[in-house]
Amino acid sequence: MTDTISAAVSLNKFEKLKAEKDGLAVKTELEDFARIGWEAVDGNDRDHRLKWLGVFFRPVTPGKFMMRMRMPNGILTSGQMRVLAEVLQRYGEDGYGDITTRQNVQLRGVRIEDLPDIFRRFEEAGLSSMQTGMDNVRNITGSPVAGIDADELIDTRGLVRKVQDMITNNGRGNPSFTNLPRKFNIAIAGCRDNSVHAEINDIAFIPAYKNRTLGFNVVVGGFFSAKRCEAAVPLNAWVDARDVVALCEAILIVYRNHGLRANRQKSRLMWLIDEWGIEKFRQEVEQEFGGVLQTAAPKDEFLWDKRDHIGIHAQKQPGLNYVGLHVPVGRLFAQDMFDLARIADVYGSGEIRLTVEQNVIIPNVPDSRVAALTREPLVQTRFSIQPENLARALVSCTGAQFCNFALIETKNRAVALINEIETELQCSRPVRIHWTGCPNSCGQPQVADIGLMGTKVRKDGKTVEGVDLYRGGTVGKNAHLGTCVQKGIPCEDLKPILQEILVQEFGAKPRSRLPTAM
Ligand code: SRM
Ligand code: SF4
Repeated sequence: MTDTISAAVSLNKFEKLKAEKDGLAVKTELEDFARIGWEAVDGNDRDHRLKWLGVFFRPVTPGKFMMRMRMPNGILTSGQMRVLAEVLQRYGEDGYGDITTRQNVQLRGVRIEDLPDIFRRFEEAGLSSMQTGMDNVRNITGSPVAGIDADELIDTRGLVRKVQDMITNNGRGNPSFTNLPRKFNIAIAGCRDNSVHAEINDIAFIPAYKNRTLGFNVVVGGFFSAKRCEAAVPLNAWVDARDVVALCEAILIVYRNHGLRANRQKSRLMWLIDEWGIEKFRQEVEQEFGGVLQTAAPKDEFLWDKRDHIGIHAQKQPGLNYVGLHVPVGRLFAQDMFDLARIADVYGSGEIRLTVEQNVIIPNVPDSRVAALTREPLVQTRFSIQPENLARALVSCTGAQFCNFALIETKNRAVALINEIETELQCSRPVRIHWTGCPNSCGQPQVADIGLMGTKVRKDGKTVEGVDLYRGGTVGKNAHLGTCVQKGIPCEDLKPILQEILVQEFGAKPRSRLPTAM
């Protein structure tokens, strides 16, 4: 493999770094790093290779690292949530947990001297942060209500787990897939509402019937980057669930061995598909797969609008419910995490789920326990089951508080602005507003009704924080990427612009003119 890679490219900085030493190698050096402290660790190990273990040096908060977990299908147990909370608890005000746009959790404030202990605790708890940064496969997403949705087609939980285990060698780290040309995203949908945003993944599996057998149509190459954003294209392949792991492996091997590596802006899977054409790409995948792929089923089963899963919903298991809690822009404090773990144990089955909208679901709540759950102080005061319609669909990336790519502050600003607008306007339906701090698009403004991408703007002779406005993103069936319609709006001028869009296009009404309740 290495021969194929090095022969094919003139090495850029990151290819050189990987060729010198595999990212996973730092796993055996953690005790040493912990002993010498973050300032003494080799710069490449600290700033880059540690990301192979899910440990991110943050130039914005030097010495306080971020840890990105794996949450296959967005599912964790109350015990695992407690372990994450206990890790954060040591860091006091520095310790946050963020639910990410890939159904995952990131921890903040982590000190390098604690890493050996943290990894020991993760292993005991069955948690993994392996291969979550740099040129690795990110958290694999699936329907957040897999196995409990009355209308689901395929329960994706086991499949997502198997794909993750294949890629990470059961969480221990797998050198076969630690030197991809670039990051890689996989989603497996088993639902009718495209809850995973299939179209923005490098590989996505979409439920489809072929000859009355339920399996998946496969789309490939979806991605966002600062320079280019593309929706995934059909591979013209249908697979049985039993072949999902093998097909992921085959595609990853083709990408690893042949993906473009010279220019990191042109290294995502779609660039290889462009260069080869989808037919050749498919043939190469078949060769690795070791058999002929069936052609795609004529239609898929994404038939519904996207659901947000907030509120109380009957499960397919009679007498049980899942309760979706709204977590404003996904931000959790250690105490919230302890509370969620307790709530999951007391009212549910000890399971907690996460959504790509950065919210939480407590599944398996018996009918008789739902009312008590909704009276919990956490639900009453922080994580509502009936949020206002604008706050309800608000998503935000990390932004300038912790991310050095950020051009603007996002999370706190997003919440403050939406709360302010919501005191003046009432919207009768959710409007998906996504904030992202820079063109990397982690907050996915292209899938939003209203997308806001951070930028710098000149105003009154000064450089100020601003946004480019995206519109037209649709989700669910016939999902379609939105595009930039207005550039360079200073953040301080954004409120009236948003209000006008909300009134004109989403039917929002000024609260002062709403009839008062009698
Ligand atoms: Fe992202 C880089 C945060 C989802 C596209 N992303 C980063 C880094 C690691 C940059 C850095 O080192 O500071 C950010 C870490 C900031 C921090 O401290 O939190 C970061 N990305 C995030 C998260 C946490 C945003 C969030 O608040 O939810 C999401 C973590 C997901 C996870 O659990 O793994 C996150 N990032 C995404 C998505 C959305 C998705 O996957 O659906 C995208 C667009 C989809 C895609 O990748 O095709 C995305 N992130 C990027 C890119 C652009 C990739 C490219 O091909 O150019 C970068 C920059 C890079 O990789 O060079 C990036
Ligand atoms: Fe950071 Fe930019 Fe991603 Fe936001 S979009 S998390 S600012 S890299």
